[in-house]
Amino acid sequence: MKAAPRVLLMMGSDTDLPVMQEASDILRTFDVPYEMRISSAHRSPVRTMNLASEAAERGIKIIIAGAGMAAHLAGVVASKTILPVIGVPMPGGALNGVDALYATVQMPAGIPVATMAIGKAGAKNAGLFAVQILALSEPHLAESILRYRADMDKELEQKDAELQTR
Ligand code: RP5
Repeated sequence: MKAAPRVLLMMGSDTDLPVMQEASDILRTFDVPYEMRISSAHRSPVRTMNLASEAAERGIKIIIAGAGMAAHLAGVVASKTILPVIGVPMPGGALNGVDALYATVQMPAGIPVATMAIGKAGAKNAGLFAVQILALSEPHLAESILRYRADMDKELEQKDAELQTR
């Protein structure tokens, strides 16, 4: 049987998928069950609000929302749930993600969205941030995060050692 999703990954368009897959790759690496949905704050507002307001009762603990351009997705989702919402501004459009960054990060006081960097780095960090939140109450995830960081450290050390031989 498929495990119930703990993280809901939402994106405004299927064109966001290549970026948002960075987040799902991280969740798979840490064995955190997730659900991925395409739903737009502008094009499918009712479905978006329903997904957000029903998430907690389905056992979801964190929502990651990626959107580009006017990028209201994370804010709208955050307005319909008290689960932590992590926003990822998508690159592209005439302003290449700066528009989405401002729209996502500039939430009015009262409804927070934890905003990551534009694009793939932001999506990857959104996945890691979600795992870190879950790790607060799941020690095995805390151990996995520490191992992940130790591996990153080792990898850089190896790259540095290689550089010294050139
Ligand atoms: C946003 O508009 C989506 O999140 C996407 O990043 C952007 C453009 O969407 P498409 O026109 O590519 O579907 O809602």
